[in-house]
Amino acid sequence: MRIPIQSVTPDIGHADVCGWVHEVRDLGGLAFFLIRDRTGILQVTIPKKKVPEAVLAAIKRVSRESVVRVTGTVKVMEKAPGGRELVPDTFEIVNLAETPLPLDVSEKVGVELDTRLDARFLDVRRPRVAAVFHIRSAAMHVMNDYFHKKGFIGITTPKIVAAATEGGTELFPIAYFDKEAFLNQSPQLYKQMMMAAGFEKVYEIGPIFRAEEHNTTKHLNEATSIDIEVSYADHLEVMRILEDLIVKTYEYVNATCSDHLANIECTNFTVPKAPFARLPYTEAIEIAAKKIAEPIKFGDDISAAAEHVIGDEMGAHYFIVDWPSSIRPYYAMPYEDDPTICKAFDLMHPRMELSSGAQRVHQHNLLVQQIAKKGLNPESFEFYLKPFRYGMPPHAGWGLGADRLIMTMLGLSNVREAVLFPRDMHRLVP
Ligand code: AMO
Repeated sequence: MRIPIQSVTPDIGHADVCGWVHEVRDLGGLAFFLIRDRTGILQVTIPKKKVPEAVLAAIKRVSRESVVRVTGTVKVMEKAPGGRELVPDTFEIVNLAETPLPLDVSEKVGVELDTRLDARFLDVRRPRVAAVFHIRSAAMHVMNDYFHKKGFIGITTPKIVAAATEGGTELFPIAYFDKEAFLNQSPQLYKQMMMAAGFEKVYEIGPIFRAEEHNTTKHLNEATSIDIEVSYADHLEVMRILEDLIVKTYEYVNATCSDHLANIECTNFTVPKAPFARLPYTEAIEIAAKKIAEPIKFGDDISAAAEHVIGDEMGAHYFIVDWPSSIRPYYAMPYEDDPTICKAFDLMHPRMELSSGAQRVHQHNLLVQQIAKKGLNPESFEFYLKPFRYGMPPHAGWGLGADRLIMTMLGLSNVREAVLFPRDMHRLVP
């Protein structure tokens, strides 16, 4: 019976393994094959005079990255990976790989990210690359677990929608029978509607679509968002949930993924400490003004350059709070005593924004006013506005970019490295 390579130990006597041909070295009378599966690497040593003819025929024909099944005797071999080797009595080529390979899986040759993404199935065979996705899976697991333990209800909202959530310019129109339709930018309106439906605490982990023409290392056109919405909570309460979730996710990855972290050579992995600093928007732009030629005026967005200056000064995760109402969406609650600022926040990693959130406007009339003030037509939001007329509790929430979370956690230089099959302006396949 086939066993995983990590279970092949010198004391088991005989083993049956399947995997890819990772490396081949032929020294004449002796040949060495490294066989790799998801769990590790095994050296197969072939003394040519001592193994069956069929084994010799197979090793002559086999190419790198072919799938093979090998059975044989396990022996102690100090110099081999894992301190053991296998001397085969059978060597079956299960599926022969074509040559040349589109990508060198054994990582001897540096490869451009584009080439890697074109042959992602091969790229991800590399333990160092696979490690990113093992860690992403662990992070997603612990976040789901966190929400369930805290009594959140997991929801799934439509990705084909009739209206913009976050603003009109970043929408992908799609052909939907005879109607105008779009890919959803955020579950925002639906998670809020679920507050009127009485669910009180909801979360969703799912795709969001942004038609922004940004060709940067941190923008995707299809991203994964982790969203929550909580009734009877204000912005301060959901910020505490957010920082707690971030810390718990780092702690879990730290405790359960040490091998994968070592594989990525992630040297700057540190579990952040809560509470994160709360930096008012006006102070953030003052910090930026010290180092940036063109100062940011109240009501301007914080540019990427300013984000870096502020991030360097803060040096750890932090929140930017008390944003000008003019640059936040209509659903953000203005302060009662100064409506020029609102109860919105961004969670920042020193390198970039990770999450946005706010206490929401729950009063129907105020919401209609705010939609109109943004130059939008309240009539096209009727499906969203209706629940606000029939008993909408006060509520707050946020959306956290999963891809950026993994990118910043692992110190990856491009968000595409944290996504299996990224979608950007130039990439629609694979
Ligand atoms: P926002 O538009 O700020 O807020 O998005 C929330 C978070 O999602 C991630 N994100 C992206 N990641 C990669 N590429 C993109 N193009 C991209 N766009 C967004 C970011 C960002 O911080 N409805 C609100 C959230 C809320 O208030 O609950 C929203 O969507 O990490």
